[in-house]
Amino acid sequence: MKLQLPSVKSSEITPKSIFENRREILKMAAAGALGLELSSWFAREALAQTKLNVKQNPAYTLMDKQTPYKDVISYNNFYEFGTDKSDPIAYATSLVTRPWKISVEGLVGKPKVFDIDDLLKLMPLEERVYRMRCVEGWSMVIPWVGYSLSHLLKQVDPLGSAKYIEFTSLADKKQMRGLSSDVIQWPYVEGLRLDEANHPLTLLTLGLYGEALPNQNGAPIRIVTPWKYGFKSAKSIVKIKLVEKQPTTSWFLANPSEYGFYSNVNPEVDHPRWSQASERRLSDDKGFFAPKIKTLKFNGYGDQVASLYAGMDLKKFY
Ligand SMILES: Nc1nc2c(c(=O)[nH]1)N[C@H]1C(S)=C(S)[C@@H](COP(=O)(O)O)O[C@H]1N2
Ligand SMILES: [Mo]
Repeated sequence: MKLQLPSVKSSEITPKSIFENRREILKMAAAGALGLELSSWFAREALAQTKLNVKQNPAYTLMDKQTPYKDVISYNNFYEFGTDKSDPIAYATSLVTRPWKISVEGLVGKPKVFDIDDLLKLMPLEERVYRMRCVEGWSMVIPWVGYSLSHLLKQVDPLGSAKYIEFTSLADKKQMRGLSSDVIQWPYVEGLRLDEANHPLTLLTLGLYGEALPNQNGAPIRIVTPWKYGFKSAKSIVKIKLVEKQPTTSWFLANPSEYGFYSNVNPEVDHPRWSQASERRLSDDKGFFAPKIKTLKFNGYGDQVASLYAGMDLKKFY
């Protein structure tokens, strides 16, 4: 269906009328009526989140065509809201993102509970365009907003005994209808080695396309590790814990042979059900008719991250 533009003169478009139309459109989106046709300028404006004050980081730009906003926000994996790609945009409207606290704890000298609005001010916000690769075979190019996770970790004085980091997503049945299913163990837990977490590429992510994260993309705060498969990028995080032993992640518990702890993008190591040699890049309106392209080792970030795995057998540590 096509969106019907309201018949108002431009002089009558007030902040209030925009707000009310935004609510209407969000309701329609929640009812699934908009489908993938969120293409008009009006829908884009009406769905807009809080604008963030962002500066592009020239070290992280890409020649790759960016995935259109409407696809970034409507084709998602966020099992807390259902397992279909169209569930998150429809049902994540129930997620309440204020107030929001993130506890950073475990093997640290100064554990601290951060308020999301303080984290938005902790460091200047950067725009970084990253390639994202889902283990299911699709990929996107997304202008994320945030800063390196290492800046946050510095605040809590990690102890020498900390070797890994564990991210825990919100699990609240009242807000997340997907929790009634036990596809994976809740809360969603992911993890990284501490040196991976401290790598400058690892982004504490607060927004995309210059605005606060839409709920379906993991508002108000998530991780993004672009050289790993998408499921390592935990959404809607409430706890970050530094630990000594490798965390047991939700995906590993669900299927240890399919979801290794490292999960570095690697075209030479296939997932038991999906080849990882190529991917369908969702970067224009062709969507799933887009031609397949070759998947790059470490998703193209090998120059930056390969040294983290020197001497490791990446088939064994998949
Ligand atoms: N809490 C939580 N985080 C999650 C997921 C999830 O289901 N729950 N899905 C993961 C998967 S499989 C992918 S591909 C990415 C998708 O992120 P995007 O929807 O912002 O593109 O989120 C990851 N983070
Ligand atoms: Mo994924």
